Amino acid sequence: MRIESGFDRRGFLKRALVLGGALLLSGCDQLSGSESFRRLLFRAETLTRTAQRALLGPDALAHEYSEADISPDFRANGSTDPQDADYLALAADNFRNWKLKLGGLVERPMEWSLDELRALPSRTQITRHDCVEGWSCIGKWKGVPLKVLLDQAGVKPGARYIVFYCADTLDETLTGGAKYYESLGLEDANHAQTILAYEMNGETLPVPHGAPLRLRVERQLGYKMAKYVMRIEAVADFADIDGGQGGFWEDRGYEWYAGI
Ligand SMILES: Nc1nc2c(c(=O)[nH]1)N[C@H]1C(S)=C(S)[C@@H](COP(=O)(O)O)O[C@H]1N2
Ligand SMILES: [Mo]
Repeated sequence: MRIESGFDRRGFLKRALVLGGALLLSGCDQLSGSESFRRLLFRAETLTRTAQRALLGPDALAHEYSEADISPDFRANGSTDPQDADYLALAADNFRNWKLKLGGLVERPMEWSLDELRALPSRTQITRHDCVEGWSCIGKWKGVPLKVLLDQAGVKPGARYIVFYCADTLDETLTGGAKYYESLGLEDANHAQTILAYEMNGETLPVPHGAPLRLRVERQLGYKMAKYVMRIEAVADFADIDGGQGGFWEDRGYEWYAGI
């Protein structure tokens, strides 16, 4: 993403992303590239959409697209081929021995195999993924609403956040070997479009996009959408987890609430 120095990159991106459905994106587009896109940013629509979101509150749905809008080539980003030994062992037999664990501040700690997750109620949605780096892609996701899992386990009253622990370690030189993790507040965790997806564009979720299970939280930026999810925990506070900021990139300076 190329923006002249002095330009507020984060502010620009935020304004860019609130445009939502105003742009017809056929592939994975570079949002910041074109002059016409920049002009669009300052149209009244931007304000309307921001205001709408504020008025509609926490249950408002992110825009959903049609089959025709699906990006022919959905970009994969961050970890795309984890080499962690535990992950490779699970991937070797198609995640037959993988189980999603849900614990922490819940009445009943739970575990589900992939088949058990597939047997639960599901939701399918075609949505736009916006990466903080300035690209977007539209994809179709099918998975189990996180709320279904949280309700089965029974979140205790003291819990305020849901934390997702992933299998992958990002580039050691950059990160000192930390594994990816993320967290959501309860409102976003229980949102209708917050799902743990096991299918993408009608097929089993592929490894580059987070197999066997990845989070979709459609009103926030891409880095919130943990891929390679192994374990979920309900917590009162994330101050004691890794860098204490609630996520891998949050520990490295990104905002915890990445609303769009
Ligand atoms: N476990 C894990 N989850 C992750 C990442 C990652 O590196 N590891 N990258 C994040 C970022 S920055 C983005 S934009 C999306 C990319 O999802 P995709 O590969 O399906 O495009 O995953 C997010 N979730
Ligand atoms: Mo991203």
